[in-house]
Amino acid sequence: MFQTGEGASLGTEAMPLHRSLGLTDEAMLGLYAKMTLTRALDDRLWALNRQGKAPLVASCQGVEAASLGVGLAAKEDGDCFLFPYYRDMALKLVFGITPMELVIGHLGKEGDSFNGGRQFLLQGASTDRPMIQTSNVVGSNLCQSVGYAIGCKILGEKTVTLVSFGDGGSSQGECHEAMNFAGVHKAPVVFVCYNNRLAISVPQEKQMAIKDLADRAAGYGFPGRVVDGTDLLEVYQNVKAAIERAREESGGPTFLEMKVERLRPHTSDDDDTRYRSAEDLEASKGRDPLVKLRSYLTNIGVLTTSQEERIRGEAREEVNRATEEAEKAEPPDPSTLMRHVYSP
Ligand SMILES: Cc1ncc(C[n+]2csc(CCOP(=O)(O)OP(=O)(O)O)c2C)c(N)n1
Repeated sequence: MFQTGEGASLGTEAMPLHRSLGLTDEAMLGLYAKMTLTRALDDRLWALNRQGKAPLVASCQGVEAASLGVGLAAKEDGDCFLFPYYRDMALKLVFGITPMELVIGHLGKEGDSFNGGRQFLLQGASTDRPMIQTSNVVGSNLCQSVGYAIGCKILGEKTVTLVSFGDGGSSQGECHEAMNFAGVHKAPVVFVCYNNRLAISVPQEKQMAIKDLADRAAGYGFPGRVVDGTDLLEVYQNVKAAIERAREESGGPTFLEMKVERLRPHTSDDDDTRYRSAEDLEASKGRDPLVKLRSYLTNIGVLTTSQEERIRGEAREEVNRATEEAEKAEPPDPSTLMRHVYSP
């Protein structure tokens, strides 16, 4: 369990932090609605898996604030390219991927906008969004993102690339290669590591001999920061600063280690009771990002009980609509099996 200095970053009642960051009360309610929707969708996907309809689900519960904060800063910037990983549902919603697309992707139906139901769920690219979800081969998006960032620099473009991955991804050799190359070439890239302290069942202390992954950045010649990844505003501030630094003439990469939680098993195929204690899971639940944002907004009087009920109701309705529509969609036609397959 990480020490986070609960509430320290949330400002005061007189001047709540979000206002000093230029975010209006209305914008905060919108963000709370987005996080509520993310949670409702995640719960629905898990249920669809248990009904035998969605083959595999990698829950994003515990990562929502980090993913939403990255998405918000990148979207607001307006010139970012993303290499997200499988728990980045909130980020994808910020970038306009609809709940229906997310459900249809998990059901492997023809309408999947990333791969037409022909690949591992949601993998691939959709040409109208600035993102590529490369593959579930852990760490494979790291070198690709640095290559993309250096490419933008060579072309004189101002685009900043963001790549996200887990602590397990950071244990891959590719992570070190990517960080080294990014440091040498001052690539305009932001490394976002979601550290939930577990790579499936392997705890952090069996992956590395350091407490903070951010410490590694110094070895590659750029800054690394530890961020409370369950605190939306702390994430937002740090990602914004890292994007600005990436674009500066003498800037370059930043490594952000988001201390997040994993509130569900690794995937729907995993039984975490075999390796995780009930106490550890309870401690994680104490840092639930949705609860944290709700307390913040309630304490400063921005979120009322009736608004909360409305937001939850709207999320439920949207998830129901998305599910109904996605369930009606057809599976890919077997006669189109070879479509999109490379042939010399
Ligand atoms: C190269 C590779 N090795 C192993 C796996 C199997 N695998 C899938 S997810 C995962 C753990 C990833 O952990 P982490 O990067 O910390 O992300 P988390 O799932 O905890 O968010 C592993 C080992 C894989 N997909 N790719």
